[in-house]
Amino acid sequence: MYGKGEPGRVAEAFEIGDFKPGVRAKTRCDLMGAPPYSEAEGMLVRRFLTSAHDEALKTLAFWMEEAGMSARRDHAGNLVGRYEGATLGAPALLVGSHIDSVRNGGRYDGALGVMLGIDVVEALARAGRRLPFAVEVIAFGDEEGSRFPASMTCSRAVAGTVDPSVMEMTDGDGVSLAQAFAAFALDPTRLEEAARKPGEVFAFLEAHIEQGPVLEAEGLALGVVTAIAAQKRLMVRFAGVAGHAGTTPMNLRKDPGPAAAEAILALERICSGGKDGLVGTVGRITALPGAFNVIPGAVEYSMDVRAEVAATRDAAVEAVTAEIHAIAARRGLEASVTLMQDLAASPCDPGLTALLEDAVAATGQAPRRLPSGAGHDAMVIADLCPTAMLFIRCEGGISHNPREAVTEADCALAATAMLHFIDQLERRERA
Ligand code: HGY
Ligand code: MN
Ligand code: MN
Repeated sequence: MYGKGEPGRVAEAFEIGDFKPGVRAKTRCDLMGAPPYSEAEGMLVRRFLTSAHDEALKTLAFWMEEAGMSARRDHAGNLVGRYEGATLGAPALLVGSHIDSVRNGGRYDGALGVMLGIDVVEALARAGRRLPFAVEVIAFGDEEGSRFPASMTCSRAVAGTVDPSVMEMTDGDGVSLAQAFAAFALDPTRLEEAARKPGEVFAFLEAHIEQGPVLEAEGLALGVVTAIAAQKRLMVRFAGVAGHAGTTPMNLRKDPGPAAAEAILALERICSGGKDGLVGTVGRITALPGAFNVIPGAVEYSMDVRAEVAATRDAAVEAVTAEIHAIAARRGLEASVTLMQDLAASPCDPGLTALLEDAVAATGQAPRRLPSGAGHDAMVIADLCPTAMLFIRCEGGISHNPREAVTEADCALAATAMLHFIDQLERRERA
């Protein structure tokens, strides 16, 4: 049913009633693409600590318990399900991804990794299997940073690397993270208690859509991630003099608008044709005060710069920052570039990646290794334990877009590969 997989136990896991691991995971992602699991009708937007997030955690907790897990919310707003091993309290394989979304995002980015984790545990439970380790499924509350400026807050808390000053961050409505925690019945002073103790978790497996075109172009359903690109998030601000759009002659303006335009083109030029997968993106631009007939006093915009090699990323940031200041000097403006987040490149664990490659091969597909230009919780959890990432083909490589799409067959193959991976881990633990 799922590829030419080896006749091992995983085949049994799938012949349990009409339960098709992976297929159900996709269906559940589709269900969660609309209210109450989205903040808005007609699009998916599920930001950290909103009612849509709360509704998602309630339903996920029910599904986790139905699958044979105990479910709990941790002090960082994550949901963690635990399927005990043969001995109570055994170290856990952590499986999961994020449950938040970008605004008007796709239904599978993050959520599919959570739903696949639940399906895989239910396949184990229905087969009556107890492993030499526990399996925990986690739904990270904030990976996208779609509500607050910094992202990965929840996986940082689990990894024990979160800076408690994040509580001072405010969202677009001026609500601080601390206030959002309190409104979510979380104690902002206990964020760091979400950190897992050394040894509690021995490995992390994240299944995620590729969000790129490689697998589809090569006719492959699954890929094995070698490393996750380094990324920096920065805010740029050009400041000039607000003025009347009708009475101020062009040569007497201190207009930050055209300056920002020049600087954004400079980012495109610096990143185009760069090496190591260098990319630069301006996703949000704001002219202030933001009126038709007012020359803006300031223009602020976001910059997201990534590369598989941190030095390549940093050289690009340095070059564009120099151009920003040169543009400002030439135009008699003020300019600032503020670093909001710095995520180092994160190699996946070679040993786990080899096991995952064998697991993909056991589904009958030639394994394909590839880097990830997208950031993932795995790059942060790498500070806690070894990580492995499984990529799933997505149509046209489209993501962060409601047109994001996957097939049931690919999701079923992903669940199969994850179960094969668990079989490999079990064999390794019992060896
Ligand atoms: O931005 C990213 O790469 C991820 O989707 N959060
Ligand atoms: Mn995303
Ligand atoms: Mn994601």
